[in-house]
Amino acid sequence: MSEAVHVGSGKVRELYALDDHRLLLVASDRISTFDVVLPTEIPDKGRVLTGLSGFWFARTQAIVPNHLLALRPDGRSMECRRLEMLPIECVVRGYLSGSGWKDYRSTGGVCGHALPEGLVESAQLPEPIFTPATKVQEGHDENITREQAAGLVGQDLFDEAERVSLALYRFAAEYAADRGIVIADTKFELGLDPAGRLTLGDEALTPDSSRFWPADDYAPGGGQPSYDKQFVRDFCESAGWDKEPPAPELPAEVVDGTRARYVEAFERLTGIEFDAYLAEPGVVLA
Ligand code: PZK
Repeated sequence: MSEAVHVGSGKVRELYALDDHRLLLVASDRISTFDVVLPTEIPDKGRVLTGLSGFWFARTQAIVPNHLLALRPDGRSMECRRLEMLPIECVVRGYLSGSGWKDYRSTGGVCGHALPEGLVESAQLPEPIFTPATKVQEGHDENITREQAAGLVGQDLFDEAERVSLALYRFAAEYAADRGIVIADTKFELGLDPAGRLTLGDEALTPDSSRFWPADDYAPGGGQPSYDKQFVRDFCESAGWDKEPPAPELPAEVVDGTRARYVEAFERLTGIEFDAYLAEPGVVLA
């Protein structure tokens, strides 16, 4: 008889230990915006994120091995190999947004990468850049320099993490661009397996770990709409919410529209009907 022991919570996910070597990562239907978890869930959001992670894990094994052992029949739970996680977030940016844009405006660069002058908000960068961050328990991860990151993990692991992160981002961004989705940036969590091999963990290349923008609406020179959360943000703004908890309940039309966007992202990227995933989650791994 085995019992899953709860070992951690994220804002919208839960982590359980299955045994000494395996974890269960469960994606809930909770959604956050402006750093606050909303009181209203988006049905199937956790299944969309889990299915997308599984899809990318299956297609990037040749770039780097990953922690996925199995998708559970519920579609929202991944059995994973337990890793020794690196103490850095491996962020890759292909476009200038969020903290990257803020850093560029104040310093002309991002995390020690010199960048051309005159870039506008949301501009595509000449090349994707690796911009590591430290993990912060509560609150925002903080960008660190390449030297600081190398100090935390060692130069060889840093070089390997950078190489693997850039290769993953390039692969996914090109794949998504062909399907109408800009992956502006993304965050990977890497770890070492028991044999010391660098391994991709966590969820990967989902709209919660990345900025997804609709390619049709892409217009550099300002902020871009979010592929998945724009209805939620627009509603929260129009409701006059001050962005301090508690957040407002979402009306049914915002929930339905947002669910449809998640499902659309899943179907565009995977080419698989979401109903087929619900019936048999393993279809994303084929
Ligand atoms: C691990 N997190 C993040 C925290 C969550 C997720 N394969 C792994 N081995 C060891 N540790 C982790 C993983 C993974 N993935 C992931 N923290 C540790 C996290 C809280 C809730 F759902």
